[in-house]
Amino acid sequence: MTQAVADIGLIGLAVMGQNLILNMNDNDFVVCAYNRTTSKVDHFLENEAKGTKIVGAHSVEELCAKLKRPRKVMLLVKAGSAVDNFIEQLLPHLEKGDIIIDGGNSHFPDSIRRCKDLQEKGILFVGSGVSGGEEGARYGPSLMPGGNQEAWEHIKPIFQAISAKAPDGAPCCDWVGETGAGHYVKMVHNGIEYGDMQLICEVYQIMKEGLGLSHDEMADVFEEWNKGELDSFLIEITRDILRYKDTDGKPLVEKIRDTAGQKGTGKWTGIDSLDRGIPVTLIGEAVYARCLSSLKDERTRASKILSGPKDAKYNGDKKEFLDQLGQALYAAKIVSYAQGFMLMRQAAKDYGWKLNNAGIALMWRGGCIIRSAFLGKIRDAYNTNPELENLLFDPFFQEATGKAQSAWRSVVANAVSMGIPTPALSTALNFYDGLRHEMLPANLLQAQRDYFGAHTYELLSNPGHAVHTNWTGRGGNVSASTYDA
Ligand code: 2AM
Repeated sequence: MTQAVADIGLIGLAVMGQNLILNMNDNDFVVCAYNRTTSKVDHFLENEAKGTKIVGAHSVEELCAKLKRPRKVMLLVKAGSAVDNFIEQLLPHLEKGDIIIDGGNSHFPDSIRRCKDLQEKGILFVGSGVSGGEEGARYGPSLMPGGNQEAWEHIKPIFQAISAKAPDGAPCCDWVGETGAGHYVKMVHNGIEYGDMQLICEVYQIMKEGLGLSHDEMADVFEEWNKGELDSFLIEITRDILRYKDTDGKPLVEKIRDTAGQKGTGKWTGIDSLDRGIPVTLIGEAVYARCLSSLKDERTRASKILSGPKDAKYNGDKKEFLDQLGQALYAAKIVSYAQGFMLMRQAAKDYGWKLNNAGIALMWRGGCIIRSAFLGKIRDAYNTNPELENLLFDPFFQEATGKAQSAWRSVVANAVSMGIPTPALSTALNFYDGLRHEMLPANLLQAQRDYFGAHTYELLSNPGHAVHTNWTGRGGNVSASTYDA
């Protein structure tokens, strides 16, 4: 009889899977590896895993037989039907209380469905976001597990051991919430990553075009910023990229074709925000900015015929403007995270999840692409008030945006005058100004809707009651209360 020797089984020996196994092995867990193409199991055991405690299996049955109870099987396979296929294959060999973890890039509705289906069968499902790429997987990823909470106590020792650690030593892995919450939070993480990257790119374009800085000068600014409140992985790598010279001594970055690729998770976040009616405008703009960038040929034609301002250079004090730029970047980033947390809050309401907001900030604190010192402040905000309605209401962030707002306005206004696009920096400011207006012009909008479509409106003095006005004196008093455009 096969002995149950392994603490966890892992299916899927692509780079992420292999690196996670090696990471688990480093942390003294015995892992059993399996892959659809079983020759990869042998190759892995003879090469990367040689001399380790890692064992292999050549069938799903053998894999399950080698696992200690409750069995824990982690899938790192292509998102979609491959996950469902493996779940089907695993089921005959599992018992009640066993755990299936999907660590792939699954879309959260699939995780919600899988969690519910498996719960009916007595199997505990966990959908976990895994972030940090190959390097993260090998030496410490950010892990965002959600699903059936009964599984947590069993996988916690493994997950928290292999995860990244924040500078204070706290593991960047905690329980996120129910059903699809892990993959949902991972999706929002990716959207925020789009936003952070776009903000940095806008700042770079302003420095380059508006201020005429050299690449080394720009790198120096990012280096400086990385010592303060903007301290983050993306600022750090931007500094290094800007300093990087090609073999001819010129900055490599300028030779790279300016068309952005995308795998779709930013788009998912944008679509989801529209579905939920939450204004996650910065991520939306970041996705659209990538779309616009990819229309290179059309932009090339437009660049020759569409005119812009005559003076596209900043004529004031550069040092002062750079300081304002840093403040604008920081404030816009705060808005982006506030929007991301607004979205997660709404999703939690929609699905009945109890989201661990402070934990989410901590999980992103290390290991992943958006890791930054700033996330420590978000964790503090949610630790102080787990029911915080909006991140911008936290005293720290309220003060931070308040302090930065005039610099932020100056940057956006100057960029507009110079004709330099700042979709993310300016949408963040527009959102900020929209949010802080008790009165928006939607009163007029409601009047228009009632005028042309008899959609009715409510009075400020009597909310909840539909009113219709016969604006023209023609067409009678029939309202279209059932029609909601
Ligand atoms: P493979 O090595 O047999 O192709 C990343 O592609 C990982 O997902 C690989 O381990 C790959 O297995 C696995 N994978 C991709 N599509 C799959 C499918 N339809 N069924 C099972 N495994 C799949």
